[in-house]
Amino acid sequence: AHSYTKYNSWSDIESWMNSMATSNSDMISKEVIGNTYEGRPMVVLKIGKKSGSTKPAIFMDCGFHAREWISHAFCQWFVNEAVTTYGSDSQITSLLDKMDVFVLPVFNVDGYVFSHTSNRMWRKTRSRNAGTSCLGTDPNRNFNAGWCTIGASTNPCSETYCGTAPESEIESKNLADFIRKNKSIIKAYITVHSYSQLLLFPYSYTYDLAADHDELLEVAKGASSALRSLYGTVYTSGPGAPTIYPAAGGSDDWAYDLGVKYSYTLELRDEGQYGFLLPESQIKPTCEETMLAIKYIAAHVQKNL
Ligand code: 0X9
Ligand code: ZN
Ligand code: ZN
Repeated sequence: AHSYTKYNSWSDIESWMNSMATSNSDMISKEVIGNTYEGRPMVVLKIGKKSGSTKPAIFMDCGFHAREWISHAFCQWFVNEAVTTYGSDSQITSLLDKMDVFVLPVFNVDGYVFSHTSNRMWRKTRSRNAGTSCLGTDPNRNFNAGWCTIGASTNPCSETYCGTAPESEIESKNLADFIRKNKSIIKAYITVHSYSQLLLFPYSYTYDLAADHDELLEVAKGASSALRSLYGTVYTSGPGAPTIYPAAGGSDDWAYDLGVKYSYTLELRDEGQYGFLLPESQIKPTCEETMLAIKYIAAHVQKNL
């Protein structure tokens, strides 16, 4: 059964998405943006007060990397917080009145299933590669942003394999197609990973500063201090390349170069004590503090529409 304080299986998440959409039909609509390599649906939940006209939107995804289970948990938490605090929390109410939030709770569905059934530490997708028995591509090396020039591997057996071309993975292509199609309304792109407690923004494929560096840094620092205010969890903010490592082909850099100014990667708890195996007892505090960062970013985006 589904629980917000557990790491849910894909099948529990799938039923949960259906029931969230049907029981909150005034606030949530469900769209399948395509299927994964193994044929599972990539589901986006559009959350917002229904309006006659098209609203600007924020796009958030979780679960690029299979083993980063706190990420998947956060997207589920966010959807629930949004619908249950709409009308009582002034920030959420204003956000969902003026904007829609597209949430993709599980991007790499095949990898997530594999991390539950066979290998808890799986990272990549599960696609076949020519000439080897090694499976999968790193989806966060598979976007068209300095693709495979740095911090990525051309070896299919590597954990950071960039694939045969940008968007060679169907999952990357489905996401990129959706964002391109909704480019005129998407004002922010947030991709949730773990772990290391970082709030990153472009660029990661180069050490050059983004044109919007100063504003992106200010917003990241504000979001990090909002997050820290709850339990004292310390986050570091900065451009990806100098803050974590240079790595090309990420969805954050791709979205930014497409024109989505507020493009952020969150690396949630912890700093390595448990790493990807973050205990379920930390889901609630992690999600609660992360909500404050997301709400801070969303408020800034909303203010600058
Ligand atoms: O390496 C990654 O893809 C991310 N770290 S993780 O440990 N979750 O794998 C960081 C992504 C930062 N952004 C880009 N490299 N574009
Ligand atoms: Zn990751
Ligand atoms: Zn600003």
